[in-house]
Amino acid sequence: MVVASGLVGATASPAGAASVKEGRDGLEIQGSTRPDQPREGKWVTYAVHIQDASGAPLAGAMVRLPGGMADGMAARADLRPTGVAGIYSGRLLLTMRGRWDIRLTSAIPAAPAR
Ligand SMILES: [Cu+2]
Repeated sequence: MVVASGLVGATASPAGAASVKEGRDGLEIQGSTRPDQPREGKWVTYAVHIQDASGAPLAGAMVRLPGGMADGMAARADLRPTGVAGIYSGRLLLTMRGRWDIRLTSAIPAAPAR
């Protein structure tokens, strides 16, 4: 079940992304990158903080950052829990200078049937 999908970064050179966006279901997503000014051909670490509509950290989600360029190039990062509730982190390699649109998808695995 997808609970959130939002644009977390749109970058020019190629991938600075520190933005606040509201996803579906009232989720609030804050993203940051390290380094602040990513460069093509260098790994970029993305950290995102996800809160639900009540302001509680979203735990137990599967979080991905698919990115793409207008020319069809694509990259994807699978983010992992960091040990801090609601914060997920992962690395992304953007191989070309230019505008990348980085989106975030998060899903909560369905609870097992009882
Ligand atoms: Cu490209």
